[in-house]
Amino acid sequence: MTAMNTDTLHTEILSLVRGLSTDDQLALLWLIYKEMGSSVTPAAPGASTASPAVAEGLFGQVQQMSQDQQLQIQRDLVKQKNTQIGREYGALSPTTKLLFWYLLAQGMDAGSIIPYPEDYQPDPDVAKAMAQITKFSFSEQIHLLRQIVGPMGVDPSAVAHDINTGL
Ligand code: 45D
Repeated sequence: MTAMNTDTLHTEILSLVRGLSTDDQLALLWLIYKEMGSSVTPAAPGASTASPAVAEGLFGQVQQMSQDQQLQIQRDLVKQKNTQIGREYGALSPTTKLLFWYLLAQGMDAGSIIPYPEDYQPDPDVAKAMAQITKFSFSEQIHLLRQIVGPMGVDPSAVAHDINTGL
């Protein structure tokens, strides 16, 4: 490979990722979790900018919903739809957003969140993105993940009041 810095690589993968359909973005996140899951250990308390109580509070709301609603919420987050959960999510720090997705993935493993369908066939671009991402170091993967999940949901301070939904 020619000299290409991490940021350039990330820009390429980010545009690949953002070009994926909503469902394929969810599929990609799931595959990344499966790949790195065991190497993620929640950092020592106070050692990071994650707010576990906040992530757990939001996760708890989603966990109580039906499986259809759980999927809808996740699709809406990817689509940056202006919903109550989307705004709560948008107010989180990037690391807390990552923790929230991590909790969702663990919920999928534990059976409290709608599972990834065994027979789902993602677009080949998902495998293409995975092939790149698995070559990254752990910290590069986290950096990339923050960029993927950062813009999801809506920033409550940046989106105008919606008269129809009251949000
Ligand atoms: O029917 O500093 C489809 C912390 C198809 C600690 C579907 C950390 C149709 C502090 C859409 C596929 C741990 C936070 C269905 C750091 C269909 C700290 C469903 C690191 C049902 C650095 C698809 C955290 C679904 C890290 C439901 C690295 C897909 C966290 C759902 C990484 C996918 C988290 C989900 C990752 C994926 C989470 C929920 C990679 C989550 C991935």
